[in-house]
Amino acid sequence: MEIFKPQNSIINFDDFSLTPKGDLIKRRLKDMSFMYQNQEAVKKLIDENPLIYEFYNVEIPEEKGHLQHCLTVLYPGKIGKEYYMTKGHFHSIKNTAEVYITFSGEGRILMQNTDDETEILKINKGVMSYIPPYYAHRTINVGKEPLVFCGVYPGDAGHEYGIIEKKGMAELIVEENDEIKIIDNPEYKN
Ligand code: S6P
Ligand code: ZN
Repeated sequence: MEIFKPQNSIINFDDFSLTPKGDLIKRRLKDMSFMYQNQEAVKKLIDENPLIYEFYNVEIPEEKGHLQHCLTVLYPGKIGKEYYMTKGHFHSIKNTAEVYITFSGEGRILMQNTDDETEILKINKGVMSYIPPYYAHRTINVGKEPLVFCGVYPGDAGHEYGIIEKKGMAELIVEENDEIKIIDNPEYKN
């Protein structure tokens, strides 16, 4: 393992930016339009191409022994009745876990294991969440403020997006009659 010096990353709690920025990834509607169920609603918003979320990855070697850590800012909004969400992924090394610590907003972590079993955790400021090995995870902002959380996971875990891109997730989190509802995904391909 290469020699690596201790370092700080500073979260600005006014605008939830990170310094140094590291690798900042922004995902707009066009980057994940196929993941929303209501394609009519997607069409209406696609030219505007809203920013759904951004995440700052602190630059750490992708090696066993290190810990990756990142800050995600998931904005409030909906596509049809589906709340803004992250793409969701398994870790490439599936038996690697992750811890999320939430700083602001109100959300859900939707998890699905390799047997297609779903688990959902509620998150808001001050909640520290454990995502066990073998669970794909997607975050959903069900509130009116940005949902901001930090994730910490093994250096060599990697990200596998293809399975969720192809299959989707078995459950959707939507707003119906001003309520947050969990519904079966009618298009889920298991
Ligand atoms: C990384 C961790 C998060 C997500 C981020 C964006 O393992 O779970 O930092 O990368 O929230 O989500 P996604 O699904 O686009 O990577
Ligand atoms: Zn992850």
